[in-house]
Amino acid sequence: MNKITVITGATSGIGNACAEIFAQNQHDLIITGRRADRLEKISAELKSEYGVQVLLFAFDIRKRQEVDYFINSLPEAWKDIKILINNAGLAAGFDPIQEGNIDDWEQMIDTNIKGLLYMTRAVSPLMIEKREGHIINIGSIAGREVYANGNVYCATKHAVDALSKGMRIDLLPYGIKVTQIAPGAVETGFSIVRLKGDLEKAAKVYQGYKPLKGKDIAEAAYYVTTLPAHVNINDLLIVPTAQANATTVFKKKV
Ligand code: NDP
Ligand code: 8X3
Repeated sequence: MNKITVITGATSGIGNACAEIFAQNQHDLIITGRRADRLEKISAELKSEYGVQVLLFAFDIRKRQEVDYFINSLPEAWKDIKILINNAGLAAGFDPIQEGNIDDWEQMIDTNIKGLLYMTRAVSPLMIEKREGHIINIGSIAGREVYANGNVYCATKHAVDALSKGMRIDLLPYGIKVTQIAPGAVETGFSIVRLKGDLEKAAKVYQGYKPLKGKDIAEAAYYVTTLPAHVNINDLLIVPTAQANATTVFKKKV
């Protein structure tokens, strides 16, 4: 088999773009997300376009038993996972803390922190056995800064930052690389999800400047995996040229 790469949240945005680029570069893929129909379509396209093997698992990363089922049902030949891209995640809602929807908080904490932890706990022992592997965590500029109404989402991405540092220390003796990629504004399904399906409001987030595309982040994710065994990139903060920090974006009037 080719190098095996696991991508969570491959049904959309950054994860989908990662699937495309890693397949283009002849990685066999394990792609995950909740939407089975999308996974099936993406899998068929990647197999036919790039001739790689693709396994798909539709599950909710928040559910520990579903993550356990995923790892326990991996065929033997697919256990030699070289790269794990912990990408699945979301922001839900954009409210001040005193008006926040507690279900939204639970969803963000369960997905962005606990889901990432469940996947890492499941996959890292397989990497340890081989003394080789690379975990890429998709953090955010929201893990470096906090902005109005970002409260819980920012907290989950600060947690991804802390966990990336912690994983790097714990996995060091086994030669496993850990890279955090922290994007600024990327035009994906992200704002549509955050704003609960309000397409007009979501489109406005990306108006008046050129945001990143999922592909821009995917190319960086692929790049960090191509470096020699003795070189690791710990951290990348990647923003559109029009974005100086989490709250300062130079927008032209449209
Ligand atoms: P999208 O909404 O386009 O993609 C999110 C992906 O996460 C989907 O594939 C979705 O799959 C998956 N996902 C969400 N919840 C779950 C769940 N409970 N179980 C399994 N999969 C889940 O957004 P992005 O591509 O932008 O987001 C990817 C990552 O990038 C996220 O971690 C986000 O926080 C981060 N990020 C995004 C930025 C942006 O501006 N877009 C900037 C910085 C970071 P499905 O719905 O099929 O389950
Ligand atoms: C997504 C980018 O700036 O909305 O993580 O937090 S931002």
